[in-house]
Amino acid sequence: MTDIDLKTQFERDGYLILEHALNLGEVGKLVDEAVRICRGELGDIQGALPAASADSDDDVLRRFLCIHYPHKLSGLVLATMRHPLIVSALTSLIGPNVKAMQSMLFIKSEGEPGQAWHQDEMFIPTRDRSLTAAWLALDDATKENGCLWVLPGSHRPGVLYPNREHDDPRYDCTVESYDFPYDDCDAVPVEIGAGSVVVFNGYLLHKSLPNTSRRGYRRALVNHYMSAESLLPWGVPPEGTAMAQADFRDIVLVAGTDPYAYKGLQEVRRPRIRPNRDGGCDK
Ligand SMILES: O=C(O)CCC(=O)C(=O)O
Repeated sequence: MTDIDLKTQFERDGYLILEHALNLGEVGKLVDEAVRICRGELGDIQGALPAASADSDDDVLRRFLCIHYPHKLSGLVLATMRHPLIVSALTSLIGPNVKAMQSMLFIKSEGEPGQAWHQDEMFIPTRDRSLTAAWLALDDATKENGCLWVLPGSHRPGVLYPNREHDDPRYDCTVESYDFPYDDCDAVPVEIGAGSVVVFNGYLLHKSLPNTSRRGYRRALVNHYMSAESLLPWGVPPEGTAMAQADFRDIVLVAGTDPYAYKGLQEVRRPRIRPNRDGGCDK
């Protein structure tokens, strides 16, 4: 697909798929790294119970639904954030200067919940609507094991729909979007093979369902990116900083130059778990 086709499809649907962006060797290394991360071998994860050396890899992995900010623990995950094929797609879609601010490693073994309808910009508010996710499958992602579902074109109005708490046991504790002019029957499952990447717009309504397979994981590494030209007022601004000037500087530049490099970088977030149902989720 040419850059123009890629962009046209992304603008129309709000998402596109990079088939086999990573080969199975690269995926295998990330799967092994996920075990080291979950064992706590690469550093502490807030909210995680320590693993005993007698615990099998499966015992350890199954304790996690999702780990936030794994790129702060693993050089391999950080390198994947900068993967040339992913970055090349991002520069075509966003522009020459691109920064990343977040990563999430989903393990999601059988029985673990999905995440209700939402728009990522609701959680990570760029000022220029450039938020873009790269969702990398580490297992074949299927309807059975809880692949992503999207509402194609739902990013186009550029509207953030309201959010509320929910008690739907199919989904984790993250709030859900509601009151949007689309129906579940408009939803499309995005089934992709391990190593393929779904790139999607931060206004696209998307969700995932539980892993209903008998046994197995639906692992995925999800990174979020945006234009380096935009400030990012994410989280509580430091005392004395007006919201209009707030700028999350816990970022990784993945392409081009950072016009705000003079501000330096700041460690704001530490790796932590996402609870699977009982409150306290903020993406
Ligand atoms: O992978 C999932 O189950 C949900 C991921 C998601 O919704 C996101 O990355 O925004």
